[in-house]
Amino acid sequence: MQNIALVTGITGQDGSYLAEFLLSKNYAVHGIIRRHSTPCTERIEHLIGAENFFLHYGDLTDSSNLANLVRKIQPTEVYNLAAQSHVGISFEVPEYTAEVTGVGTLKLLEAIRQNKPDAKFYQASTSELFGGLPETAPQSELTPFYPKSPYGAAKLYAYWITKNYRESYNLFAANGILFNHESPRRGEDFVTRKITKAVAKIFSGKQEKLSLGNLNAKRDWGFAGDYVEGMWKILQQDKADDFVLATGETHTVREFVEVAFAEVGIKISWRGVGVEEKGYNAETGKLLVDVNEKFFRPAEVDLLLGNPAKAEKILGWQRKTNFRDLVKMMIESDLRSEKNS
Ligand code: NAP
Ligand code: F7E
Repeated sequence: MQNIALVTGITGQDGSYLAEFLLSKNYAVHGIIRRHSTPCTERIEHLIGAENFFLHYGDLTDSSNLANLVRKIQPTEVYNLAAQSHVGISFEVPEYTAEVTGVGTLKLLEAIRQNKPDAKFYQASTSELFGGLPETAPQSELTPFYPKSPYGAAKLYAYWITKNYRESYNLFAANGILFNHESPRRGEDFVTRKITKAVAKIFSGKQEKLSLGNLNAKRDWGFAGDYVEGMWKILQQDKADDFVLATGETHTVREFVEVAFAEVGIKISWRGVGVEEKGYNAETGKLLVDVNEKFFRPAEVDLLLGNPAKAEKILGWQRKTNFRDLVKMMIESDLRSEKNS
């Protein structure tokens, strides 16, 4: 019998990689898309029209829509990747973030419980759950949670309601606690893509400088393509459980900037501290990076560093792409886009 996946957030970074991965495994893939006034399907354009690939209008805030889709599609696996996923923006739209990222998960679980209770459910949980306890790094499945944003708090609810539906109703409901994962398809308002896009534009003479917020934040950055395989492996277990997926390495935003500019042959030399810190082209002295307070957040997560030992042992999952190769891949892709634009 063919596996049938229902994927929310299919138009997002992870949704697009997961759809490709599942289609390669011969799944029928059903994705939920929202109606936009301009198309939002750029990341999945190449899949539209493919055999076994189906799109349905829907929204995580609409419980009757979710129930109808689950009833109609009868999925064997459901991947809940939809979210208002930007941490900084969650401070601007906290209620909306709670509705979609938090309560939306409950609506989907309830749709499954009532219409396809034997479907396996994957919840896109996040390292932002650990936010405020840097002293606990490296963070594992046993590390206490301390979210530091409306996004983190909404994801905390989603994490626990997933666990609660597993324990209360015996659903196969699992959390993947994923540390930051990036790619050439990363949204342009996340820091890695903002940097690689700016470096490509500066190198092509189309942008003067890059303005960032907190350069000291440390993140455990992996490649999204590696992580979607981990999501799938989490649902192939006999028993639902929660898993951290991470690289086990951490780097500052400043280091990401340095490695990204190094890819186009520019060495950055830093001067000043805090909001006065600036990055110059070490050879020419030209100002290339500055700090703008408008990118600071009301509360910050200083250090994320994951311990993926459980996933390595039980799932046999490991990241394949290292930090430098990830930055290189993103820079090469943005340089190609600049060349073709
Ligand atoms: P993303 O690129 O921001 O994609 C988010 C997806 O959610 C998009 O398809 C978006 O659709 C959809 N969406 C937003 N609001 C919705 C709503 N009300 N109803 C239905 N769909 C909605 O995020 P991502 O990086 O792929 O991340 C995937 C998931 O993993 C998210 O839940 C995120 O919070 C979580 N996560 C991500 C990371 C990471 O580092 N990437 C780490 C841990 C956890 P539109 O295209 O219509 O906006
Ligand atoms: O910020 C700092 C910022 O927005 C990373 C989401 O996928 O991963 C992501 O959340 C760091 C933060 O990602 C800028 O303050 C400095 O410390 O790229 P980001 P995030 O907040 O870590 C987690 C795991 C998720 O679950 C989320 O869905 O970089 N930073 N300057 C900046 N960040 C942004 N966006 N823009 C700046 O100019």
